[in-house]
Amino acid sequence: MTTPALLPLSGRRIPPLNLGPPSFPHHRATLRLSEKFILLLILSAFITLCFGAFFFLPDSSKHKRFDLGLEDVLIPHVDAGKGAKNPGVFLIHGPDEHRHREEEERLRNKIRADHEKALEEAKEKLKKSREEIRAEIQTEKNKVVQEMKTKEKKPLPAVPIPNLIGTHGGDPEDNDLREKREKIKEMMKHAWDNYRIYGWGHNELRPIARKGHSTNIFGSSQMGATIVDALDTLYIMGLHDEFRDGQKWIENNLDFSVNSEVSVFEVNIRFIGGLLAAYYLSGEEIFKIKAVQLAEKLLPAFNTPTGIPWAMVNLKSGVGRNWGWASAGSSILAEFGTLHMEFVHLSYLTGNPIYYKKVMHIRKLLQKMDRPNGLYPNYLNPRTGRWGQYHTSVGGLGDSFYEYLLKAWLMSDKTDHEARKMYDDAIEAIEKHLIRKSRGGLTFIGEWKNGHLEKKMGHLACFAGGMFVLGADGSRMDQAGHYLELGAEIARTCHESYDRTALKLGPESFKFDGAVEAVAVRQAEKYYILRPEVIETYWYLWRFTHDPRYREWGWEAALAIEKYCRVTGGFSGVKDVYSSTPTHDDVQQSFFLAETLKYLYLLFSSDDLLPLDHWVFNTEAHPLPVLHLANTTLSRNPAVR
Ligand code: DMJ
Repeated sequence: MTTPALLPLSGRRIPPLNLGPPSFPHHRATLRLSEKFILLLILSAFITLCFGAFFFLPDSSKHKRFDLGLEDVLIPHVDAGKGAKNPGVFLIHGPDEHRHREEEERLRNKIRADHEKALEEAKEKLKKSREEIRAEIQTEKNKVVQEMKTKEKKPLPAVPIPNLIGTHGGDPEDNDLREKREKIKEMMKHAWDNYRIYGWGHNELRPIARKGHSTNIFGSSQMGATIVDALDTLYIMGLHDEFRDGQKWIENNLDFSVNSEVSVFEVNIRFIGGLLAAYYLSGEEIFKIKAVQLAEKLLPAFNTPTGIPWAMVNLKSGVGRNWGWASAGSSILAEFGTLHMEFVHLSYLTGNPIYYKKVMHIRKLLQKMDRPNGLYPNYLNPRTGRWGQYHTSVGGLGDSFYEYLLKAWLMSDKTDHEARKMYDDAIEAIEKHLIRKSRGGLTFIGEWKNGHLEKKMGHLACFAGGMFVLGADGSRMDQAGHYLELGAEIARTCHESYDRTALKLGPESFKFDGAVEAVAVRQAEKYYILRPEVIETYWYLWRFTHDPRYREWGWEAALAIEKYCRVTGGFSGVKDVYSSTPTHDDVQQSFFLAETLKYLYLLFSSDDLLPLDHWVFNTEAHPLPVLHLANTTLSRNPAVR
């Protein structure tokens, strides 16, 4: 889904990389050092006191020293006589006064020496420069971080990993296809290498300015979004050195204890989805561990009166809130409704049912609510549990909610019948109220606003072609043929939206108004930001129909991206697809590597690479394996107690 937050961004500046540990350990390390100073001062004051007391006390020759054989200790003497003036001081009169004097002298010297040594040490400390003190604090901090890292690496419970079939390979049958696939791989290398050089560790890349880039969805921290999002694409393309480079960065730098407010949805689909897919493909534990750490940080977002999560959460404080632009303080359907796949996998892998419970709670709540015309509005207030504005769309704000109902069913090995029913009901209402045919015969999905159908379709809604064909098998009253056709119709319409532009790349949204068909009208809707949805639909249609036209259309799109979006420093979006001289927006979106290039690569691969009866792709194209769970419970999983 897209939100205004995803639109080309304001060029908001991000603070420099903070490699420091979380502030709590930092605070602890500072305290440790100052504690040492205080202790030192107390110690030297105490020694001074003892030293002085030695001279001011009554004749010490009357004190007897007992050697306990450990170190020199002054033991109070016992005054055997009655009526002793100071009952706290016990005196024993010793016979050999000379020996005692010598002993006293020795002790005095020792105390003086200790005292001087302590003073010297204190002076040394105080002489240190700020830099030296800082360096000491840094050493302490590093020690704490190291300790934390060792703790973080604690292994999670072992669970039976599902059958992982087709994690690599997919060599196409003929030369032409092989060349095309190689070309897509080369495009991935170009995107990755430039990010590696100019944007490493930043969330995204500005390929023209050749520097890092970020948007508010990732918060104010450098979380390496492109690295995490790209990992599985690198893996399936066999780019192993690049994959290992990304893995190393994640191991050493990806830290979630940052004071940063992120989008729960975006972090879930890109980071948790990306990390889980990388884990399943490579078997590297670190990805699973990081995914779970991050998921824990998202949990406070669910602390609302209804359990519908906030759109944003501060990773450090756990404070959540919603987007200011959302109707009536609402959370967004496509955001809180696009957590299911990743959260079920988290419960599966950790044995902790909390993630599963959170998403099932959302589902139950939605099931109980009245739906105007059977449609789910895009806005729901997490405080009151009431719908906001009655706006329903299969594009931005609604899209992946429907996708995840279908995929919950597929991911459960088709046992989550509740999810399938919700999907079928929703799609029926959408077909009735939102899907129409234009005068020129193009099927489109409009947007429903307060009982009125706006005849406008977003690029994002083009993903639905793939969704319809993916859901064809198992559809109500065996309408598989109908949904295959509907998917193909949507693919055709979206292809038209590309074909009717100067650059052969599709606009952000297009209208069906009188003579205008599949064309953007407003300037602000003419951009293409390297989005994947149309190519995603071509790929699903290719897998289900093997109609060569989808490979042709995919290749057209790849060539257009290569011609108009490729720049020396990577790939950039374009501002107007109707202008033959493109102006670049100077952003290489992380989803270009996660989705657009992955779907293109798969389109020119054979079907045995990530077969769809074993893998389900999350909405960011991260493949997660089908889980054999009984009726949406995790009870068969030995890891869930
Ligand atoms: C991606 O982040 C995901 O596909 C999301 O569901 C919606 N759109 C963007 C890419 O366009």
